[in-house]
Amino acid sequence: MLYPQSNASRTIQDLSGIWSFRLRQEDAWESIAVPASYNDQKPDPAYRNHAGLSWYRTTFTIPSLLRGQRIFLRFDAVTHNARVMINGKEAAFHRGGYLPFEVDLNGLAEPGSMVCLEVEVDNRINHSTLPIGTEGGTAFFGSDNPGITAVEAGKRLQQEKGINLPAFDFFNYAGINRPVRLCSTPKSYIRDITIVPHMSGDIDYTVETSGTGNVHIDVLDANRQCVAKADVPQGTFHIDQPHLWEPWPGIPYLYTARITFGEDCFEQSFGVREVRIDGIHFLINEKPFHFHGPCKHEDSPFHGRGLDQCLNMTDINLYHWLGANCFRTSHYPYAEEMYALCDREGIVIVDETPAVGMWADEHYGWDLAPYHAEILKSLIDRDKNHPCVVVWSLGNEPNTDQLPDKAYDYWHPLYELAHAHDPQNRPVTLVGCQNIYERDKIIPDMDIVFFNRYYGWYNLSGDLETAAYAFRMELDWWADKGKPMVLSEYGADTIAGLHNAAPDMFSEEFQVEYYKTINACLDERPFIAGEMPWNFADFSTCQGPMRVGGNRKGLFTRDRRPKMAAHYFRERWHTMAEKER
Ligand code: GCB
Repeated sequence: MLYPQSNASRTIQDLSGIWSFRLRQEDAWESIAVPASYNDQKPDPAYRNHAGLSWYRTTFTIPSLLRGQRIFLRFDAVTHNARVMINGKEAAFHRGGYLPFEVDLNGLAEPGSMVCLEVEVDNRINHSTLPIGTEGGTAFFGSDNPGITAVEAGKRLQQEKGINLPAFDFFNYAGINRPVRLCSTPKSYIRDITIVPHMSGDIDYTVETSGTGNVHIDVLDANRQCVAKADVPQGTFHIDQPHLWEPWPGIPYLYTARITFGEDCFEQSFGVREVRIDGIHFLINEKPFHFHGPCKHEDSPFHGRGLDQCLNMTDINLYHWLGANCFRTSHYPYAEEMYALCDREGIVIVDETPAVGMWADEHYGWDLAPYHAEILKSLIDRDKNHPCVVVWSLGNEPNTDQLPDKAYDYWHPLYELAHAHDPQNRPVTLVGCQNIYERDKIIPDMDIVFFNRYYGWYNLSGDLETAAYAFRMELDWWADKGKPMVLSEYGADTIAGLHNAAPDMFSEEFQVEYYKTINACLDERPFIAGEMPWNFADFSTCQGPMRVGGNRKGLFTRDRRPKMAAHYFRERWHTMAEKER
């Protein structure tokens, strides 16, 4: 699905602003900002902890000058399910909270008329959604205390009350989290574009269209000089001595394919870069690439998970400040604006589906696979042309060691699907949790092994010497597997401002010592292709005995102030980048 564009043939009317909102149908309408999560917009636990339906409403007028055009609404993300009503009539239902969808307005509303737009949002999560949630009071880090009569009765009551908690460690921010736009194109239009670049300068492409017209393509360099042309909907054009798209600290050079089809036109940017794996090396443009950058969340005060371009810019500038070159979109697809920014800024992305919270053995009986496959395909369709995206992640930390054969049978077809569906055939991974790695069949089978480990934090807590001993023992086991490996999460909760000369857990000194200890183990191993600390910044989670005002493993606080560990990584990663230059 193409990203909305305003140009000589297409228009956009951004519907962002203050809409009307209510949590229950019998309530009076209140005011709400769109796009943003609703949860933190009012100091009211009913907003914060709401589980169920909620309703948004706004009105807009379709300009008369759009008569004769194809007119549609484009929702970038409504979390998690959306039912869209146009003038009181149901026009669309969309399942899944982090990917875009369009609602065709032709036949439903006339240019020149005012439209009443209502969106019914469902934020409930359970065993049939991605991410996974639980009905009742058992959260990610909650304790079950099974067998205690009174606790069991309490849990039953919570179930009756409809308490709905995440099976994952981030707050279930909900609502219209990304922009809603009224868009138009000519009736005959460009439906999709696929670009597959090669370092040789040969660029394979396909333009999909609807209606009648001829396709013409001009390929522009960064100075908007034409460097190639094509006149058929599918084929190969050639750029002589192309500038490559290189990750930071290289130059992320971007070209633009300016496509016309009848009256329609669209500009698609792309980078010339290749990605492949060779033994223990992950290669970008045939050069070994070392992933170093913290994982992220879409999370901030006020906006929750809502799009905030200023925050995204600030974060990417902090990545540059750190000398970081990548992040993973833990644990769901991010807003499209972030990928466009990373294309420009040379920050590499590991792009993840919202498959998180798949802990339970029973998971493999829940038949999520068809829906998961659909989401994976939509993710690839959305992000396939971004040079910054170099790996697909099928999901985060599922149960893969308890029922290794079932896990293999669930995940392997998704792995194959990602390869078959991606025109650029990027490497695929599944992020593994700390588990009985000797039993695991699927994680070691991925193109590149992403493994999350918390030696010294969740286990062997605070004893860094023993943590290093144990981690080295595990690394010895992986050493002959012949695959590149990325430590895709490791970290320690740290309260900014808590200091201790003898580093103990939760202090800033401990966080630094923890990273120094684990990094020393990584530095000895040639098959380690990267380190991705957990997390870039502190972030909000649901309440629980393990979380003091959220997850505190950030290198930065939630308002983006560096902890000591941020300074430590800044030194380490700039030194690495100097060597790589
Ligand atoms: C993990 C999860 C991540 C959590 C993190 C933690 O393994 O992948 O979502 O936030 O650990 O801090 O516990």
